[in-house]
Parts: sequence; C-alpha cells; structure tokens
Amino acid sequence: MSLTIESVACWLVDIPTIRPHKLSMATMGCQTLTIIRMTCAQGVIGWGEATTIGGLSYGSESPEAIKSAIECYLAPLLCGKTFNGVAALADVMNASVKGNTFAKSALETAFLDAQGKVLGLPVSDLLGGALTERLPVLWTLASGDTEKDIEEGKRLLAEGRHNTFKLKIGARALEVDIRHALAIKSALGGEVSIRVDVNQAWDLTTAIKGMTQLQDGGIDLVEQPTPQWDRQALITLSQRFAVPILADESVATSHDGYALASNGFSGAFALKIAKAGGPVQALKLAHVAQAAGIGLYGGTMLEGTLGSVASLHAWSTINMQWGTEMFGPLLLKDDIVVRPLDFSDGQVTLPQGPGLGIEIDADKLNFYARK
Ligand code: MUC
Ligand code: MG
Repeated sequence: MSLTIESVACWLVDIPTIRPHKLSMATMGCQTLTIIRMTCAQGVIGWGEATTIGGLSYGSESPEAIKSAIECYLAPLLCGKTFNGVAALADVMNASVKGNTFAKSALETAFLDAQGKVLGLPVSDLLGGALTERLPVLWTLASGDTEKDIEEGKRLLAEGRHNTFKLKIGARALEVDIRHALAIKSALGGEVSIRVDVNQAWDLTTAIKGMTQLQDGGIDLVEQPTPQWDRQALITLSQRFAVPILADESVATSHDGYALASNGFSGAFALKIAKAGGPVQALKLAHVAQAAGIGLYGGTMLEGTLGSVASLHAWSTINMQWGTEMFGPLLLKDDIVVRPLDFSDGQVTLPQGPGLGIEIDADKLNFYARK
C-alpha cells in the first residue's frame, strides 16, 4: 500500500518529570520529546517521537540534533516520494544518512502510523500481529534516596500498579550502591523482582565484585554493568554468573546482537526503537536474539505516550521473557495525548484502533513545544 509523503513538521516538547530521575550519568528533572507530524497525500497524518535521556549524556543524538537531522537531511529525502512500506523508507534514509537512529525511528514510526490509518489496521498488525494486548511493565526506582525509593516501591505495590522494579545504580561508590540495592530488595519482599541498571559505570573488576554481592542478595537481572564498547566484558560476566546480564547500550542493532551472540553472550537484550532506528528495525534485533536463544526485554528511552505506544506495538508481536519498562508516560507530569495509557496490575494495555491508536492533543503540543 503506497503512501506519498508531503511534509514533516517537528517540535521539541519539554515536559517536567514527577520527581528527579537519577541515572549513573545524569539526573533528569525534565524530559524533551522530539515529536514529528508526517503529512501524506490525501491528508493522512502519521505521528512519531524520538526521545533520548539527559541531553547528550546517554546517547550520541541530542533532542536538538534529532530535530536538525530530520529537518535538514531526512525529511528533504522523503518528501515528495512514494513508499509502499518501511523497507523502502529505511533504504532511502540509510543510503544517504549514517547513524541517527533516533531521528530515523521517529520517521519510521510516523510512516507506520499513517499506513495503519489508511489500511484501518493497528501498527501491530503491520508488524506481524499482536500476541497479547496487555504487556508487563516495571517501574524504575531512581529518586537517589534509599528510603524514598522503598516508600515509592511499597506504595506502587500496594496500589497494584507494578510488581517488578529496576534500580538505577553506578553513580556512587560500589559499597553504597550494593547496600542501597539490597536494602530495597529486603524491604520490598522476596516475591518482588528487583533488577539493577548500572548504565556502564563499572569496569570488569568492579562488576565481578558487584555482581557477586547482587547475585547473593537475590537481584534478578543486572543491566549493562560495563562500558558500551566492552563487548567482551559482557560476554565474560554472562558466562561467569548465574544472575543474567541484560545488554542495553552495547546492543542497538541486529549487527550488535549478532556480534554478542556469536561470541558467546547469554542473557537478554534490551530492545529500544530509538537505538535500532524504528519499530521494524528493533524487531530485526529481536529475531537475531531469538535465533541465538537470548532473552528479550522491551526497553524505553523514557518516551512519552507516543513513543511508548510505538514500542508497545512492536513488543506485542514477540514473546518478551523479561517483560517491558514502558512506564515513561508515568514519569512525566503531563503528556500530549488525549487519552492516557491504562497502567494497572503490573501491565499496560496496547491501544486499539488504526495506526498507533492514539490521538494527539494539539493544545498540549502547542503549550509544551519549545518556543
Ligand atoms: C536505561 O538505560 O535503561 C530506562 C528506564 C530508566 O529508568 O532509564 C532508562 C534508560
Ligand atoms: Mg539501561
């Protein structure tokens, strides 16, 4: 089904977070969503989002650079052209633009949204069809304060909103971080799955020391303990410990996944549409993982509802052994959609309806858009 792209508009949307969110490399008090509206022939509109964390402290594309890559390079390549699907769209983008997967992800998302609307199908149908309409979703405790995190975790458990938590560690001394993680694990109870994300902060020696204690303390999963470039460290740790490793920053595309898998990595991959270049590209990594017997996890760049839903459509088509972390909208004080997502019982519901199944609130977009 062919669609001619006529124009692409782009906004930087700044939304405060409900509390400071502390990661090893940045503390967020506000999230910037790069939002695009793709107008196609016959007035069909598709929406996309590309969101990163902490400016340039997490990934190599800042929100401003994403907007510029779209406006100056990618949109001019696409506008006036007709595409019958995202394969051709990706070919055109990749032929002329290296990297910039966040920007490409927003465009792939918007094209899928537009295509789904024309066909009267949800995006998940375009990606193979949803296996489930409810997906597990954890919450990240990252206030930076152990007591506050315990309080927050207990409240969310009591409300029944989440039953699995991820802790952000790596910014402080190893002993402090281990004490923090194990205090939360023991306060929230043995039934509750607790994982940690170190966001690359440890070298291999520190990781061996840290993982020994985390494993003994009952932590279920250790995410990206060592630097992105140190593929061998992830492989070594995955072979040495029973507690599984979740590769995040080290695994963006199917090529990264293949390199890890073929060199003996076991554990799981965090899929993110922004790292891969869009929902379809992220599923290519998923297929490499499935072929290699590596588990899957639906990751977030702390997107708002638009980007989270784009990811959920993709995640719904595969079996996510480690669930998802698509809680981004809950970390934001507000959003730019008419209907918020339904989060309950440790799960989120995939919106139905054509395309992404969401409606943009133009007033809110206008209110939060950077002037
Ligand atoms: C990351 O590295 O996983 C995901 C959840 C969260 O709190 O931060 C992100 C980034
Ligand atoms: Mg991570």
